[in-house]
Amino acid sequence: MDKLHRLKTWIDKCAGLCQPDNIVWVDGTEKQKKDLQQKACATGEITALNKKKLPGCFLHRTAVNDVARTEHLTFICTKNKRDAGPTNNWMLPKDAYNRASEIFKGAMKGRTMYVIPFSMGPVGSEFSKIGVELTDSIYVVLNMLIMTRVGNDVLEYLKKIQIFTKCLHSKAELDISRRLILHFPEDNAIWSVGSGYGGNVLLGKKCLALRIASAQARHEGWLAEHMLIMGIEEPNGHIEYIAAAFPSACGKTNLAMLIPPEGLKSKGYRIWTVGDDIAWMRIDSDGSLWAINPEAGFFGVGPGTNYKTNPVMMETIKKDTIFTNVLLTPDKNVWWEGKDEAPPAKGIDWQGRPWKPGTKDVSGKEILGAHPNSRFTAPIANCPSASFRLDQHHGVPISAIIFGGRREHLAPLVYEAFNWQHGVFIGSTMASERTAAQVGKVGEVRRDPMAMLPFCGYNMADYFRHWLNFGKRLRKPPKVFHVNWFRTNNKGKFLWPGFGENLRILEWILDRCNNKTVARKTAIGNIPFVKDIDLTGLRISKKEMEQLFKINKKDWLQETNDIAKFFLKFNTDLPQELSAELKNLIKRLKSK
Ligand code: OXD
Ligand code: MN
Repeated sequence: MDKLHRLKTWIDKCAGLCQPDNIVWVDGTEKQKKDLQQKACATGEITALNKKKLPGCFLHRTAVNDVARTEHLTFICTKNKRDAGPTNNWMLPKDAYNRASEIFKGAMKGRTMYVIPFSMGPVGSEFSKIGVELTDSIYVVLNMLIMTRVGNDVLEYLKKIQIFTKCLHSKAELDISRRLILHFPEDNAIWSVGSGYGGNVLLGKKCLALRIASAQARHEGWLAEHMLIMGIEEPNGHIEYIAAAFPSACGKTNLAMLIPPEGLKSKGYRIWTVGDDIAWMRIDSDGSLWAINPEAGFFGVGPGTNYKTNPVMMETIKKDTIFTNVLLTPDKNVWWEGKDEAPPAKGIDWQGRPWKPGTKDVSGKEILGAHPNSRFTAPIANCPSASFRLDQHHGVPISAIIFGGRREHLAPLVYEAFNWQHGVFIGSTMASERTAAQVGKVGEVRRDPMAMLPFCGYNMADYFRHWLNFGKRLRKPPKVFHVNWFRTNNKGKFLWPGFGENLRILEWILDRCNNKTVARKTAIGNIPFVKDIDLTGLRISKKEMEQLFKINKKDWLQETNDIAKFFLKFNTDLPQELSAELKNLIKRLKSK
């Protein structure tokens, strides 16, 4: 029997629905990639950039109303509503398939359907999962070739294991009123229609590697997390790895490839980037935690990325990169707000219109050259700090888990959980304050447990329970920490310089993991003695350091009220360990 029979039957069924003119299998070869690039250039789907300055790079523009993930059109489709939980949009699978079928019907007429077999993680690793995406977008194919491992070796492996996530995508009419991003964890399937934006259509990323994988991980006893993974190498060659979760736009990518600050240069640290967005973590036979990055590329945000904030990324995106919704300069280079060089005298903006610095719209508002969520897709292999262990089937051992948020006044620069359960509580109550860059009231607190609020593919109360149970199986649980790089003084100025200087805090975290330093117990967790943080070469006053670690009990008690309100969402499903942690925190805050 044909060992790809199941796959081919499914493709036939999808082709019957979408009615493409023809079907092309993507084999991962350079030749096919080049042919597809040419074809997409010919239709205007992508534009080739300056071959000298940006070899192998292209520009793509999405539809104007299709520039970010559309959380309100994203659904978890399970037989029981309870299984999607109170933080997800839910639809009955039958209804979801019916509604989407109406849009998929005939959507690929006159188009080609591409079949992309891909592996999240090294092909054949214990950690990895296979998916097959069907799409009518060459842009999606070219991005998937960067973000995942694609090719015939995946098909060979699939013949052996027979299990894959069925990912169906069509741009259809790119009509927001006919857009749906549907996840069927019970069927191991994803249907995405009506969008061409990366987070909605590169189905290996948020859809498979987080939403579907988190549900699988629960049943199979592992963790699929919205975390960066980085290695910190000491001069003696010893490398320790950490995994860290921050809500979107809190600097995960920058941290994953930081450059050690001048003052710590003499210590000879070297940073290894394993991943900037997603971590799959398992318990090894020795009871410790190991992780892989299931992706093979970065899908990063342009604006704000420059040689000061992230020089390593600037080097990474010099070749083989797809830019989306950035400004095109007359010499076919790219530019975005916050890039190093001054804006070009003229260019074509992200919407394809002629642009000059200072151009204003009818209401007098400045028109941006690049969309604030404009992106680059680049292979991790081009990253100067890429870890040499990226393709190792075993992944890397994790010494510490770090949660973080953006809090102006509340959270200290760093604190350590008392134990795993307390760490889960800290992760489950993670929050960020809205900045002017986001829609909504500035300063408003948005709870984003483990940075997974938009990405958890099942009931978040069960997710918390899974984390708690997972910890019980770890014989050597990593220590859990919380960081806040964003505390400000009473003039609203950041107290901590951030970026490469964050290594000073990671150094303390690793010292704690290796029992090399003691900490001070407080009501919220263990915090450093300031003398234990190496501040060599950093101009920061004693007073500022004290402010960074100040714990205002009144504010924290207010925070506990907010946490209690948030926990109410989960009703009686909330693990009682978390309510107990909240009670204990209140008790500690109230005691002198
Ligand atoms: C991302 C996100 O694009 O988290 O990685 O929004
Ligand atoms: Mn992300």
